[in-house]
Amino acid sequence: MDSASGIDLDPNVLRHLQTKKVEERIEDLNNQIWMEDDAVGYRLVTVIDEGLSDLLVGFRDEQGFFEKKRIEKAKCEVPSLNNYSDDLCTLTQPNAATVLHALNIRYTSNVIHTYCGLFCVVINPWRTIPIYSDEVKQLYQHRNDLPPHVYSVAQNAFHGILKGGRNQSILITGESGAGKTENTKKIIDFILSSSGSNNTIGECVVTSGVLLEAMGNARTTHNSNSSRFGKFIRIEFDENSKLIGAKIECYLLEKSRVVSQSDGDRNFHIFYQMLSNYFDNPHKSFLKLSKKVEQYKYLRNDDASIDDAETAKLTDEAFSKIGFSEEEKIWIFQILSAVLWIGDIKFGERSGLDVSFVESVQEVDNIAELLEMKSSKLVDALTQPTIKVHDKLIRKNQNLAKTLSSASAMAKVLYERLFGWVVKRCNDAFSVDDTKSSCRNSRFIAVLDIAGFEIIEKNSFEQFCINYTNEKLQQFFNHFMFVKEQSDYLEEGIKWTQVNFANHLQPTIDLIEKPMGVLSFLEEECVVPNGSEKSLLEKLCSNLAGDSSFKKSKQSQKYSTVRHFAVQHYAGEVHYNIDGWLEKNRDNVETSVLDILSQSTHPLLKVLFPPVPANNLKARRGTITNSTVSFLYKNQLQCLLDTLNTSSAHFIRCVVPNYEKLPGKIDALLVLSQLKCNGVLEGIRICREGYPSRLPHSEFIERYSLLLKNKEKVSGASEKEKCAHICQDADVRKERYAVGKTKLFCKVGVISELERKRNEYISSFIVLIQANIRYLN
Ligand code: AD9
Ligand code: MG
Repeated sequence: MDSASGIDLDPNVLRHLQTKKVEERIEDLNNQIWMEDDAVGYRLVTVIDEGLSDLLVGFRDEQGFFEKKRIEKAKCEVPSLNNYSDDLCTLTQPNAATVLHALNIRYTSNVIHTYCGLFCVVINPWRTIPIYSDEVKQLYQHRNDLPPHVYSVAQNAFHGILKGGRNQSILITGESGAGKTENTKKIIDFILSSSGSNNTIGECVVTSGVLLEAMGNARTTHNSNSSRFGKFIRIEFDENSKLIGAKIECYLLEKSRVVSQSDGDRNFHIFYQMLSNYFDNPHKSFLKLSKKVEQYKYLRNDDASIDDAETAKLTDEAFSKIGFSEEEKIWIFQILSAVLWIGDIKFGERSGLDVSFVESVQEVDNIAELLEMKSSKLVDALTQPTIKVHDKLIRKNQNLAKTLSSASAMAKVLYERLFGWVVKRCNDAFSVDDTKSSCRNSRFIAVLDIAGFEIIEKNSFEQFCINYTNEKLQQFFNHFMFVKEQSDYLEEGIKWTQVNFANHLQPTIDLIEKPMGVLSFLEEECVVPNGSEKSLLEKLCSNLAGDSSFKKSKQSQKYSTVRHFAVQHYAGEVHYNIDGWLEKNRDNVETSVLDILSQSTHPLLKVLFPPVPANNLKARRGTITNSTVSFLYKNQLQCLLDTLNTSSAHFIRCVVPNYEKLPGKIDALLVLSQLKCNGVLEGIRICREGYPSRLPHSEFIERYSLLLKNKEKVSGASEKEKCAHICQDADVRKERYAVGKTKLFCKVGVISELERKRNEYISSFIVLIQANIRYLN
């Protein structure tokens, strides 16, 4: 029974929160070292001999044979004396090897949460574990001394609101399948149930999640419910900390998925739900959904293991709960059905001529009927767009490739705007009401669920946007940590003259954002006549060659064709393939296509494509730099960071332990690469620049006072003075520790050193006692 909350926790729950209390044998690990290993990340080996820059080490291999090897010192890490800590920054030697080792121990004993300084690291359990029950929720709502949990992070944020503090934000990143969205849902649920009173808003937020997942999630090889957009959910409170509303902002929907998917991936869930058995045949025939899933070109890859009928029911109910009328639902499905038919239009090309045409009218007729437009106009818009020549509009023929791209663009823009409209309707359903929004003291807790840094085989424009985002978020983290450290030291009266580690990332951000940087060259190339990726690459290489964060790609075997450039990100060097960047960034939709969409009589299309005034033609053509994807995204990202900067931040790093979805198994190399990419190791690095080990004076004195050379000397001294005496007597150099008002601050390695000395002292003491006993006997 927990005395503070009166809650009884099942031992089965407890074992997922805490590793068994292990009395670690703190021993002298001086002759042991972690050696880098290609197969298992790091291997604990024994040092046999030490050279100037290398070591001779010995270890038993998998077959049990004793092996010896010479290794560079730079490829080794010092082991930690403690491994079962809830916070990895309190390891006596926090480094890549010890962090990996500690996470491994915890995960394989069922514990998925671990703190690492300001981060809460969560490893995907790949199974349901009983730590999200109402009892556990209540416990975390009442106590703040519990083992690591995302509930604890959420409770801290909520506490920040309750005590009238600043806005709070919780940033969740990690690679695909790591658990970002699952943790986001758990945190939102925790916050909503903590804030209790306004159930309607809470329900709407949860329900809107169902709609966003239906329209924005898809099955991928790594995750059968992968979010293909980023989101920032704000839960708003009034000055009395009462829930008053919510707001969802979405980023970079992967709309290319509407028209094509990689092998093993599916299109967005909503298409399959719409075609599932949940809807009856008359409904489907009214929507012209006459084909089976696998017969639609855009839906080639189905997955029988996903129960689309069940989720269709949830989506349908969610639409109603949010307030979509039956009529509006029909409009939505009409547009979705039309999108599928666009994929099935059969186009042909007159041989030898740049003239394309529609081969069969059935598909076009279906679209025209669904979208309330004329078939002939649709065909013309797709195959013979109008262009303006000397103020006159003329029709021009175009080749098959251009027509296909025009049709794809039409499908994508329809889906994108529909998604945006659904998000807007959700926002309307739980937006702060007018009387309360004027309340100046309203504050929010926001949760950011956004894709983490990624390096894949072929990194393109999408990876560039994601990695640029993560570079900015990492800088935000570094700055936040710097400010926090500074205030910790100030509070403890410690002198601190460290450079701001957020500046480490500035060169890369400058490379991307500066006036003659990657984004500005890209935007310019999108508008100059005859812009091409080849000339973009040439401009980047000739103008940015001197920049330390930029590299022309090597002419190595892997990158034999010069279609790449490389950027030095905080998480590593990434080679970007430039193919397709201009088209992706221009994101053009033919004016003639936009025209027919805005001329349609379909009630929803009228909302999605409002007519553009004739004198504003330039803006809708997408031919000016400020309508490129990168320009819009850069501004959206800056707004996000401005918002984050007004808040107290909390950081969650999700980690996928293995791709086979096996519970309890850690793929060490996979985890190590994520710790690098998600900034955990960067966090440790900057933490090591300061004083990562912090012990209250009394604790320090209790453990290490036996190292005092002259105990009488300190009798009557203050705790602060005693700490300083212990350090002096133990020969800790002055720059390696600082005595604060309430705590002793130590650099990495000091505690290991003190532990070694303490062990030596105890051993010699035991030897002395044994000798005395022998003498007495
Ligand atoms: V993606 O970038 O959107 O592709 P996420 O969001 O990081 O990805 P997601 O939250 O969707 O991953 O988690 C993937 C799957 O892991 C889920 O469908 C669950 O099956 C599983 N998972 C993740 N976290 C938990 C958890 N805390 N408990 C149980 C989990 N299962
Ligand atoms: Mg997700």
